[in-house]
Amino acid sequence: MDLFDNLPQPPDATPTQIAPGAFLLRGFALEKAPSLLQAIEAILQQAPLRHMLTPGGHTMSVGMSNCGALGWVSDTSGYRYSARDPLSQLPWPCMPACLLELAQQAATQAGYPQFQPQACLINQYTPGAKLSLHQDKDEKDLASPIVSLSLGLPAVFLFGTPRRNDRPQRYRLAHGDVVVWGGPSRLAYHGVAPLGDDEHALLGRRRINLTFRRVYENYP
Ligand code: MD3
Ligand code: FE
Repeated sequence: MDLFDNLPQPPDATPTQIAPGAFLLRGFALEKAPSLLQAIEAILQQAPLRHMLTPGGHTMSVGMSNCGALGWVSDTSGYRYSARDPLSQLPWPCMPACLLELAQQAATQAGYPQFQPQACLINQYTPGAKLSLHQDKDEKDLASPIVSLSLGLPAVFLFGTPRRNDRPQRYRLAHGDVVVWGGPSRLAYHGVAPLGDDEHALLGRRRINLTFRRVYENYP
C-alpha cells in the first residue's frame, strides 16, 4: 500500500511540498493544540456540530459546523456559503484570533502571505466517518489557498489531482499537522478514508479538522 507516513517536522521547519502549490507543515500546531481546542469547543457550544444532508439526500457521516463571516452549508438544495447558521438563524460565531493567526502563519510559511480567510469549516470525525473524494469548488476565490488543521485521531488523507480518475496519494494526517493547498493543487480531488477506532489523549475517539477558506475576492 502506498501510504506515505512522512517524517515528523519541528513547527518552525521548512514546509514539505507534497504537490505543486501544496505544503505539509508537520506538527505546526502541536504546542498550541490545547488552546486551539478550547476555542473550538467554545464555538461548538454556540453552533453545534450537525450532520448535513447532501444534495442527493444522504446524511454526511462527518459532523460539521463553522466559524467566521461565512459558513459552508449543504442541504437538498445544494452546497453554498451562508452568513448565518441555518439551525439558529444567527451569524456564525466569530473566528477566534488564535485560529485566524495560526492559519495566516501557516499560509505565510507556505508562500501565501496576505491570506484573509472568511470561513472556517469545522469537521468532526468519529470512528467510521469518512469524506468521499471531491473537489472544493464552492469558493469564488480560487487564487487563495485552503489551510487545513488536523487535531485528534490520525486519518488517512487521499490526495489526487484535478483529474478525478488519477489515483490519489495517501498521507497520514496526525494531531497538530497543518497543510496548505494552493496554486495548481487548489482544485485537486481529495477525501478522507474511514476513521479508525482509537483513543487520542486530548480529543478521545474523534478527529477534528478545520479548513480556512477565502470564499469571495472582495467580501465583506
Ligand atoms: C486539497 N476536509 O472539508 S482537509 C473539506 O480532513 C475537506 O476534513 C478534509 O476536504 C478533512 O472539504 C480534508 C484537507 C484539504 C482541504 C481542502 C483541499 C485538502 C484540500 C482543497 C483542495 C485540495
Ligand atoms: Fe475538501
